[in-house]
Amino acid sequence: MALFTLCLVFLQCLVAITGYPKDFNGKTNFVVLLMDDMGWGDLGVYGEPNRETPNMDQMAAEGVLLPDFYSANPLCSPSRASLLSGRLPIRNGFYTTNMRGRNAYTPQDIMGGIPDYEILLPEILKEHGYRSKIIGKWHLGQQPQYLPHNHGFDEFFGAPNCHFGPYNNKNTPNVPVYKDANMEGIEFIEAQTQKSEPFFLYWAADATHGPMYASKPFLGKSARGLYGDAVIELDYGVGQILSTLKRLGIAEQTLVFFSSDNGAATYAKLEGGSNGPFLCGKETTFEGGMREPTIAWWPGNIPPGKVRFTDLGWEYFVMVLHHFMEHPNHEKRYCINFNACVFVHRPIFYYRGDLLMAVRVGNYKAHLWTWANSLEEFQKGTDFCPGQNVQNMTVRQQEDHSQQPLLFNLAKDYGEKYQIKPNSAEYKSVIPKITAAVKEHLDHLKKGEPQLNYCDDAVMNWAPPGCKEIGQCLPIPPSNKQLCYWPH
Ligand SMILES: *[C@@H]1O[C@H](CO)[C@@H](O)[C@H](O)[C@H]1NC(C)=O
Ligand SMILES: [Ca+2]
Repeated sequence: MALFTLCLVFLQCLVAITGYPKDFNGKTNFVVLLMDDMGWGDLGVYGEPNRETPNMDQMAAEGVLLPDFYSANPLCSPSRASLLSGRLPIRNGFYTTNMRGRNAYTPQDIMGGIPDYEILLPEILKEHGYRSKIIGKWHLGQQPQYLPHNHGFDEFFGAPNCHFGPYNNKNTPNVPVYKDANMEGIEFIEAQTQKSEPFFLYWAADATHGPMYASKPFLGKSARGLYGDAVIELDYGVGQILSTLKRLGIAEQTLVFFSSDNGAATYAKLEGGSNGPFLCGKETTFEGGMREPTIAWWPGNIPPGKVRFTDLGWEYFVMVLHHFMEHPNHEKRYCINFNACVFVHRPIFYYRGDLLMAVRVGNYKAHLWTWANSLEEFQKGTDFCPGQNVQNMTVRQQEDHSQQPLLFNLAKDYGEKYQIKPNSAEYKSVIPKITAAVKEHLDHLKKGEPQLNYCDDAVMNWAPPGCKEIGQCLPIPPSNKQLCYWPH
């Protein structure tokens, strides 16, 4: 997300020199297309064999592919909190301390949410005259104080939580859909263009998160089943948004960034997506859990059809984002000089809850802790690493390797299969750099107050705004605050 802050500042300099005909007050518009549980291997351009994503593939042909872009967490809520705050979950509070190394999110009974002290991207943009809209899944807390309007968004069309059921059930209320304007994404873009007011559209579609869904015209279209139908419909949506930008003649003033919030849900087996050549998936800190199918599109500003190595240095993009994500001070997220920010190499930290599981420095990744999922869950049929078994990695209990991390070279071994031997010269030369990066990180780490520790039935969506008008409010049960249980 820092990219956008960064480009905002960079663009302002550029605009001062060149100027725009239709100028949005000299600002660049931002569109983030965030997929839910879509894997690295789900796009044709990333090698999906059925080749069912022509619009996403075209976006990549016109933009740049970022094959080693990471989410900040292998699960929805913390990943999204990082995307919008530019800070790791351990800092913005989107983690739990109920048990060591457990993933947590914001189900309907969660008490916490995005803290007020976090400055979200739309809040920063508002200061620069932008109007922001979120369409889709919020997932940063559902109590009124946590909703998008209180955190910088001007418009919200979507749901505060995941859309999974049960539905029409009085014991668990349905997840409400908020709609405060008669616009969808395209109408929002059109209206903003007419006003020449800069905009940020956060398009957080959740159709590829279980239970999957697709609209009638897309049902049965994919060789992959319902998951593929959902991907095809999203691909269509991406095409619509990009062609709208072209039609309005504002493509060069709009940076579009496509990615996903976490790896594909391998536990869903044939009903989930694909993480391509990577190990395991969603919920894990292996590559399959956090490496995302990412494309940046900005005609006239990003050279088309590139992968990683470009004259703009986009291959350092990941590092840049993480550089900002893990900065303790908001002020430091602003970059005054594009090159100075882009050419800073920063490590990538893989967290599971409160536990630093792994770190990537350059092409090397060291696992300090390893865990797939518990034996108990595995015996119930949940497997985050189906068909994959790497010794000491895909293990059924949390294993501590912090004294002698398991080291892999991701450039050669992106599947994390071949551990570099601890007595090798390579290991001995790399590990000190990793150790230094971890020490630096921990020395500067100021943990946020954990937001995902407590659950209470009383905070569920029993009586969301608007329920009175349609006579659908449910009685709110008495408060029953307790520690949430996180099995993964
Ligand atoms: C790796 O796993 C094997 C078999 O479980 C075990 O004997 C060995 O100690 C483990 N190695 C490390 C470094 O943990
Ligand atoms: Ca997700």
